[in-house]
This record gives sequence, structure tokens and C-alpha cells, in this order.
Amino acid sequence: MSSGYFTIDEPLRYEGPKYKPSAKRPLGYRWYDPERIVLGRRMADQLRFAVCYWHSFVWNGSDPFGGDSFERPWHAAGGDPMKQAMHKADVAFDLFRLLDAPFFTFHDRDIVPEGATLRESNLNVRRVGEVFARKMEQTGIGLLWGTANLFSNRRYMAGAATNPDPEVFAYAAAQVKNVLEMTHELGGENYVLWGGREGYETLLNTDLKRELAQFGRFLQLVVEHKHKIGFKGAILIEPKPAEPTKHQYDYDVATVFGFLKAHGLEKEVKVNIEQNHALLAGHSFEHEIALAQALGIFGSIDMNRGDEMLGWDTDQFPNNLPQVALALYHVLQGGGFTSGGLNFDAKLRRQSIDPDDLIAGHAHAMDLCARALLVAEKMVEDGALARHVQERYAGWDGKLGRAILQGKRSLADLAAIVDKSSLEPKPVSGRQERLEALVNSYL
Ligand code: GLO
Ligand code: MG
Ligand code: MG
Repeated sequence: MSSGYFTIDEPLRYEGPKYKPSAKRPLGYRWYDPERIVLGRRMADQLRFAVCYWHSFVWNGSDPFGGDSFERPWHAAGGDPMKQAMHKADVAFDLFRLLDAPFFTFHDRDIVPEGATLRESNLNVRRVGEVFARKMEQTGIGLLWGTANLFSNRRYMAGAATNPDPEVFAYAAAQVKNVLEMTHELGGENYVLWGGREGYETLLNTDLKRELAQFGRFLQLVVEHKHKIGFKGAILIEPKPAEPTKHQYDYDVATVFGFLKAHGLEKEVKVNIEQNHALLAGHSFEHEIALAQALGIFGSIDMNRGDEMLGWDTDQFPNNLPQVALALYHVLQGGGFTSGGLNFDAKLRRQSIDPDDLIAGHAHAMDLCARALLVAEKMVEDGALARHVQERYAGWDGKLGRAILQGKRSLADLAAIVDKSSLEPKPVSGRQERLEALVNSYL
């Protein structure tokens, strides 16, 4: 079972808040106690952690100014790509096991490089898929979602579905068909489409109207195929405002909702919300979650952290307790996850070159999320935050509020009501400072 890549061989376990690392147990969970019941569900089922393949096993530490810093053995030059793919899969499942992470996520191109033709590429992907199926069976680890990489290859430099060339659209469709079917066969719980290069660099060479129509058609095709093959999981779009293109069509949750409505897909497709992408769009993480819930399209989360001083997608592991607690509070307020979960779309900093850093990065993030869940549990159980909001809008449950929303009052009716009443509306405090202090009292 052990891949021999890490120095640790025993899976991490719950050690309690007083845990002190020792040579024998250098890593353990202070807060992540999978069996603990939180608001009626196992902690593991509330959080539904997933480890992503791409940042941990594909990225080699390169940035625009420097190359491979990690030197993972399966990246060695001249190696047989299929053998390297199998080695990578062994190490990946070893990491999932050591972390006691219940799920993983992948792109087709993460698990094995492209072949000479699409047929060869798809076959290679399926061969690794068979290995996944065996490993999943042996370990009980599940697939949170699969996805297709429609952005790395040169053919996709002008987008996939939104490409000016329909042949690129067709190629992308063929790739998605393969991964969607494989995700279905592996019992995946969702299928994700992140925009990749669906956007533009300049309007000087872009027909926006056409591109949006193409994008809508592509998504309809994915939904049609999902039903055709009987895939019961959710189709998720992952909003992001920019990067790699200057303008990404799936800008944020609100934009995606409008797009889904325009193509009749708002009941078919949900969103996968990423912290770093919310920040890049100028929103808080909880804004994107709360809005998706309000619109009925909340699906899953790519859990990571952006740097507030940098304008790009740094994809760091989360470590901000109040921020994650508030995000999870909103998830819980909306009833918690169904098919979604917390996928660590997060990567090590490029100087974290020890194999065990992969374990530590994920383990600390899992522990932070578990601790944040317990804070969110207090917020829900105490109920003071929710009560304040409810009281603030109580008027809308009264006679006047209901009559307005039920369409029983015209503009003229309302003008007449105000005219007749001698009372001026009475402003009430929003109490923000008190609420902020209340949140801190739960930490
Ligand atoms: C990039 C995205 C990317 C997606 C992945 C899965 O900014 O966050 O990592 O999550 O392609 O759809
Ligand atoms: Mg992401
Ligand atoms: Mg990202």
C-alpha cells in the first residue's frame, strides 16, 4: 500500500486539541475527528474533503521565472509516460490514504499526458481510470468530481467551446464525453467545468455574441449527454473573473446564473465556488456562497486562499479561521453539502520541496476546516446571528410586506398608504460592530 514516497506510513488520526507532534507521530489532527457528530452528521460527511491531482502531482513548482523545484520522480525526463502515470497514481492514493481524505478530483490530462491522437489520449486516460477503479475499491476513497483540461494544449489557446474554430469545439466535446463517462463509471459525485480559456484577450478580434452562444450550446450538450448516460451527479461551473484570459465569461456567481438562465440551464447546472476566485472578482468568499444558495445553484467548493495583496490566483492552502468559519456557516445555513464538498484546489509554495510537505499542507488545511466547522456549529446552535437577520426583516412577514411581495399593492396604492399615514419610517441600527464582535466570540 505504501508508495515509499513519504516518510510517514501510518495514516494521520484524530489526536485531540492537546496533541504535540513527536518523532513517532509527527503529524496528527487536533480538530478533524471524522466520526464526531456535528449538527446531526459525521464531521467527515459535513466537510467531504477532496485532494486534487493537478496541484499536488502535476505541477512541478514552476513559475514564470523558474522551472521544476519539486523534482517529483514521475516527472523525470525520458521516463515512460505510462509507467510514470502509474507511479503518480500510487503516490496519489498513498497521500489520500495517509490523510484519511475521503475524495479526490482530477483532470484527464493530470493523470496521463496526451497521446499522438485523441483516441490514444482517451484510451490512456481510461487505462489509468481502471487503476483508479481498483484503488478506489480497495481503499473506499471516492471521486468528488472529474473534469477535462480544455486549456493547456496549444489548440485551446483561443478557448475551447468559445473558439472561433468549430473543430476545436468538436475536439473539446470529444474530450468531455470521455471524462464525463469515466466520471460516471467511477461513481463520481459531480462533473466540473471551469472556464479555462473561455474568455477573451481583446474585443478587437472577438465576436462576443457568437462566443456566448457557442458556450451555451456546449453546456447544453454536456447536460444532454449526462442524462443520456444516466449520470446522477451534478454538473458544476466554476466561476473566475480573469486569468488566464483578460476577461473570463464565467466571471462570478451572478454572471454564471444569468448565463444559465439565458440558456435554460438554471435547474441543471450548479456552481463550484473557489475562495481565490471570489477574491479576484472583488467579492468575499461568503458572498459567493450565500448568493449561490439564494439563487438555488450552490454545488461545491474549491477550498483555498488567495493573497489579498496579489491580483492573481495564488491557490494557497486555507489558514484563516474566521474566514473559513463564516464560509462554512453559510454552507450550513443552506443545509450543508449534498453532492459537493471541500476540494483543496491548493498548492504548496514552490520552496516546500519535501515530499512530506504535501501531507502537511493538506493536513493543516483539513484541521483548519474542521476547527472552522466547529465554530460554525456554534454560530448555528446559538442562533443569534440568524435571529438578528430574521428580526431585521420581520416587517416583510407582516401585513404590508406580504401584500407588496404578493403583488397586491400598486405604486399608486403605496403612495396612498404613505400619504394617509402620519408616521415617518423609523430607522433601526444595522449593529454591524456588535455582530462582528459576536462572530469573534465564537472563535
Ligand atoms: C483555476 C481553477 C482550476 C479548476 C480546475 C477544475 O484557476 O481553479 O484549478 O479548479 O480546472 O475545474
Ligand atoms: Mg478551482
Ligand atoms: Mg484557482
